[in-house]
Amino acid sequence: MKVGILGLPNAGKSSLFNALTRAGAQAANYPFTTVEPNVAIVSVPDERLDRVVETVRATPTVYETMEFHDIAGLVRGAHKGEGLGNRFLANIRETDALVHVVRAHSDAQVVHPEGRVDPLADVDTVETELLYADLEQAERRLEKVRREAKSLDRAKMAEEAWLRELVAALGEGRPARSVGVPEAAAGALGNLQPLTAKPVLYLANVGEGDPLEVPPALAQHAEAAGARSAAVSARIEAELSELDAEEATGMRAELGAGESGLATVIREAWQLLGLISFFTAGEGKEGRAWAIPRGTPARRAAGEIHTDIERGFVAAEVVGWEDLVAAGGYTEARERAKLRVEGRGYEVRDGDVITVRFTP
Ligand SMILES: Nc1nc2c(ncn2[C@@H]2O[C@H](COP(=O)(O)OP(=O)(O)OP(=O)(O)O)[C@@H](O)[C@H]2O)c(=O)[nH]1
Ligand SMILES: [Mg+2]
Repeated sequence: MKVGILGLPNAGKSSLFNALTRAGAQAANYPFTTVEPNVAIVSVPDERLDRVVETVRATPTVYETMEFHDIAGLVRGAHKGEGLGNRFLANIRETDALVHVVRAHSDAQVVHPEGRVDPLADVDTVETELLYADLEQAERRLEKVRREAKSLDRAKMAEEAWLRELVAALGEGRPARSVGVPEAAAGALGNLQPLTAKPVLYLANVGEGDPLEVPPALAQHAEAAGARSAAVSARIEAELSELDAEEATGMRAELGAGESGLATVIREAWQLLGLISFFTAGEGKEGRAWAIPRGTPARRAAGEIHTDIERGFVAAEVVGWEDLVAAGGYTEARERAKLRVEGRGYEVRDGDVITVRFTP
């Protein structure tokens, strides 16, 4: 699962990325600090798994992970190749979701590419570029598919119709996510990977000492788009991430910085992906989270663990994480009739703890 961090130059993307990963990507006070895409793998904290691991005395704990991609800032005209536009856009086309960092602090020391601080106008600049980029891509694809559709291939014809609708929508400033993909052209979205179809988290980068709040105009914009929003101080998080855990907690309290802003960012970004998790854990064995799309049947979920386990699947012993924790262990959960045996077609639920029985 890949998440791209985007925004205007100097919005605070690399500061956030550094904090997320301590990967040491350069954060400097001039545009285009990040020239090569920086990629980092981040663990997704999950308190439910922590409780399960504690209950069954599993070790070690293995969280789900996701990739963050830090990319160069986008400027007006990026779709035409201004700045590092084209490369930037190619780098985020392959991501599953976007974290859009929006500058909300007014530190005069930090240069703003447009010379003023206005979160909503910044979002507009970036989103206009994304729309143009999608429009160009969709028009090019439409040209190609139009030629291919002459063969009267059903899927191609459906894709052509979808692309026409898409081009019209983008031309009117509506994002690709507003245009449904017909079943007959199911693969079309994957071919095009429109930027404006990806789920977005708007992340307001607020000043040190400012309340951790999303500016109202930005919050409204997010809500109207059906997107999530959150606030963080990228600089504080970047500085805190360099301290050890104890020092950081002390500093956080002193600064009134609240819970780890990074945990919020990771959790919110994870939400964008629309996945659920199930857990596996055994005494003295690893306790682990596995991400699957909602609606995945037990046998296919077992395939996440290992293809052999999917192939030899016999049954799944399932207990909800809360029931397991409340009971105090598998044996007790079984005694309380909270542990069920489910077949291959069982639809795995968020937070299920599963032991797969299989024939090797
Ligand atoms: N005062 C203040 N400065 C910040 C904050 N976040 C980032 N900065 C500063 O803004 C400058 C740019 O930050 P970066 O994180 O490098 O910005 P970027 O979005 O990665 O920029 P590009 O890679 O050039 O697109 C650095 O000097 C940061 O220290 C913040 O919350 N408050
Ligand atoms: Mg950067």
